[in-house]
Amino acid sequence: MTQRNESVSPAHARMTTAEATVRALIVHGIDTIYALPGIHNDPLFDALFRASDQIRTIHTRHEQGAAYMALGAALATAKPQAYAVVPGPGLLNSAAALLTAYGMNAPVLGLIGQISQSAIGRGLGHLHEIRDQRGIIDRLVDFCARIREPGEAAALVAEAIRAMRTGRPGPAVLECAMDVWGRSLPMTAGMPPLALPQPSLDEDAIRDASRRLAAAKRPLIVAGGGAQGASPEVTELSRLLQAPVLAYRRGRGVLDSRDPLSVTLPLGRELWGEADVVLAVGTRLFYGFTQWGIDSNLAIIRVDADPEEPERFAAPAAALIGDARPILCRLIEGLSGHRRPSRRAEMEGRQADIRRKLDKLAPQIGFLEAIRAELPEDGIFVDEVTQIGFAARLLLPVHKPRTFLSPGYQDNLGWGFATALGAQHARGDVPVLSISGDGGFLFTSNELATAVRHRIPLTVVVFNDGAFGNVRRIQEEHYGNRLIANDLANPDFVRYGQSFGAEAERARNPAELRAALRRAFKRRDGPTLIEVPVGPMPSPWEFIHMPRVRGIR
Ligand SMILES: Cc1ncc(C[n+]2csc(CCOP(=O)(O)OP(=O)(O)O)c2C)c(N)n1
Ligand SMILES: [Mg+2]
Repeated sequence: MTQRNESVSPAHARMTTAEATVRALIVHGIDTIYALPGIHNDPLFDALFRASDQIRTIHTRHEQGAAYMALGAALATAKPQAYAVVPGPGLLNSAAALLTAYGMNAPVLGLIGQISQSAIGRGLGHLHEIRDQRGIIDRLVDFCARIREPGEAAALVAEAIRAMRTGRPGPAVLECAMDVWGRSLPMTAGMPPLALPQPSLDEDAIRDASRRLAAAKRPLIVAGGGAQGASPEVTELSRLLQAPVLAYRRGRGVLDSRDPLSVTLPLGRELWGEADVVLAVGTRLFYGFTQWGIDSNLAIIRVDADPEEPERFAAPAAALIGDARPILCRLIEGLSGHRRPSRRAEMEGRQADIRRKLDKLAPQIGFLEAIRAELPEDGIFVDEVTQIGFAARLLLPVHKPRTFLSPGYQDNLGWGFATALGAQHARGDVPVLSISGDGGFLFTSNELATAVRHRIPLTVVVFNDGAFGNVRRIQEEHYGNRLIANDLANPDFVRYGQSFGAEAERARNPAELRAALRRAFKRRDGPTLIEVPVGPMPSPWEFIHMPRVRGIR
């Protein structure tokens, strides 16, 4: 790196790569970095120290905690969020969160250290060296670049953030070698955020889609994670068309569950079987395509930010590419004056029928009712891969977008607690509730220390059945009760929580849980752990993996 010695005006003050990177993050509205330090990134942390009036550094106890916190903050705010970790083991420790962010299209920026620039790729055995770090990262994210000198930092941050927000959103990574972070150059004022390219709307496709929807006899809307920013529009389309809105994991809350047109999987599958037109908004349609089936009597209209998505499984009748909101506004315009008879009575009856079947999940329902009674409408529920979570996806009423965070197709056990911590940190104005099984909780429960250290008022409920209960039930029911690798030796969760300095108590039934939640949501200065001892619970799987309803020969 050349050292330039020209005299500089304040507008061209020397800046290190780390300082330029931090300044660029601030320019892009990033006000927090979730992080775990180490020698590769020391100049970055020094720059963060000096900018601490504009950007907070929240340090965690494991790199997975930092990355999950950034993910939770991104999901709760819909804004880009950042984390920083050392290379090699630090990167790999954060990788499951990065994978989940990719699957959830969440704008998470990883700042990952590197060994000295001149040593990269030589296999000399430097601290935290990993073979082809860039190649590993490239498999995990759509945008990855290395900052090679101070002058590149601002532009690469801007590019990374644009990539995270363009088309199908998602994570990005910037690497920087340990000897590059501290190098300085005279620098001009930073770079403003780059404009986001807006795909032009395909007018023919819009007209075609509007015509098909207007003529549809049994329309169904399917809302995925990509519909979370278009709740008013989905709601209006549903009203105009009297179309039920099916949401399972990522689309819950787009249409308020109190609307009788709001459905989850079991009723959604029935409606899929009857539909002549499906309007799929920001969803892969995974269940419809892979489980329920399609046939020539079903026309599918795809609304998706990713131009490659609509053709992936089967060519749609119409593909509308771009942000859901403006596209749905055009569809609403195309349906102006449209009137249909109300389906309220029919849908209320069908909801009641399905609910009678779902009552088989009574133990889970009791706890979900306690949760819903105490969690305010705008409070955020963070799901886990556990019995109460599986039931919540089907049965927890959700009233607002971005208040039900579920890990999507990764169904990544142990994601929940640290993700919820990030959501609660970013949304201090609402209570956030994390639920976990005893299995999943211990994946990141060390981050209770982070919650206490940074006074994050998250509430976590741990449903303790002493087992990887889901695995156990499958072994009982499908493998002749040959039980292996599912029984868990647990800490005393109340004493465990207290030993970190968290509030902690035990609730033995839904009524006690409700009272404990009421106390927990009043606390705003630190975390609360509630342990709920439970027994085996009825299987939810017959309501999730259901047989085909179309295309049956
Ligand atoms: C990262 C990851 N590892 C393993 C699994 C497989 N898995 C799914 S559910 C489960 C058990 C969960 O146990 P617990 O958190 O106690 O919830 P419970 O089923 O007992 O309610 C396991 C191991 C997974 N989904 N994700
Ligand atoms: Mg368990």
